[in-house]
Amino acid sequence: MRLLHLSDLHIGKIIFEQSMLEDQKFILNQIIEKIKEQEIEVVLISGDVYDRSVPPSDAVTVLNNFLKILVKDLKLKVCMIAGNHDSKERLNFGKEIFADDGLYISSIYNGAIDKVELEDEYGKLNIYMLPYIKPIEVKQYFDEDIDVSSYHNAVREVIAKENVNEGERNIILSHQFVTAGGIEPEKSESETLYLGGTENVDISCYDKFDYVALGHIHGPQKIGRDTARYAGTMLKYSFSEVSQNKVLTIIDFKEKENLEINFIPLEPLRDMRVIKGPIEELTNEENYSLTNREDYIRAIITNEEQVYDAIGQIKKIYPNTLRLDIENSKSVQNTSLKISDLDNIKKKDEIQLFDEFYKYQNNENLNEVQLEIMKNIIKETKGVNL
Ligand SMILES: [Mn+2]
Repeated sequence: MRLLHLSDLHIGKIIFEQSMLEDQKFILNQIIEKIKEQEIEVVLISGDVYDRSVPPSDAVTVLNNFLKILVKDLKLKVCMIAGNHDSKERLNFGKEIFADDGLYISSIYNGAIDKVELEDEYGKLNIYMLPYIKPIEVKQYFDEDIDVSSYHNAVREVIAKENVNEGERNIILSHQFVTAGGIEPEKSESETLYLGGTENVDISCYDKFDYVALGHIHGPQKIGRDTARYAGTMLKYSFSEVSQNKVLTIIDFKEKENLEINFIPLEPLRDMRVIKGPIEELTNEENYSLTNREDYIRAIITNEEQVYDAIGQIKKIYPNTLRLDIENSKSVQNTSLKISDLDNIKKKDEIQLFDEFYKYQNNENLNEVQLEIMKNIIKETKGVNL
């Protein structure tokens, strides 16, 4: 059986006020083409289907069209679980209705893990679908003497409850923060916001499964063993992911012990990258003419002096600049400067406060000319003599 492992689609994601929907539609179409080329039979989607619990209506349309092509046009089986970003109840919509067509959804744990039983020339292949769970949610399904107080214990007990036939081939979908003997996967900004130290689940919980199709971490990678993998996202979703290569994870599962994993690179409509240097360099045609100017850009400007309308200058070349930062000797130092506390602020006049603000931003005091200009501005706006 040939399976495609996807996760963390985050459909409807917005990055710095920029909707990713056009990029998502583009990459989903590319995924559909690869699915046809590679003759994929089953698609696994390991959670965070949407980016938010209440996805915008156009995101719902995008997912609907993607699933419709997979299930109706290509006649594939699709197994999809909820991640921590998804609303369990909303993703659960139509579950029993769609299953007849080969779209299997599991978003709510109700005391047993949903299982899809498939068959090919090598025998049975069981696909267990464990949606994202929190210890508090599974407690009601266990006697009081069973400890499900941690994420690790909750997942371990939930799996232990199942009668996994290890003579058959078994795959599990899961969307937890899975670590291996205390070793954490390589994270990006997108996950560190949600991941604390207490949520980890050790990979040993999943020992009964021949392949562990994980979601949650945005960089594609294995965890603990070659056959336990985070699929990663289909697009870069934060500037901390710029060096990651997004891929499709394809699993060829023949006999029980015969499982092969291959990767196919994905080519986004727009890349996400960081450019850094003095503004003159960044806006020099020689440096950008061979690059895709439509890419999503974080520009780091290193000029020591103030740059007039830096964002305007950068956006003229890179219209999809999402973030601009200044990094020079002043900005490096200014974190050590302390801003006045509230009591002190009340005692200061406007010109003193502006002087402090200027120093905080630039690590130097206003010079006499600047001071004179500021005094005049404040005088004009307030109509008083300073
Ligand atoms: Mn997640």
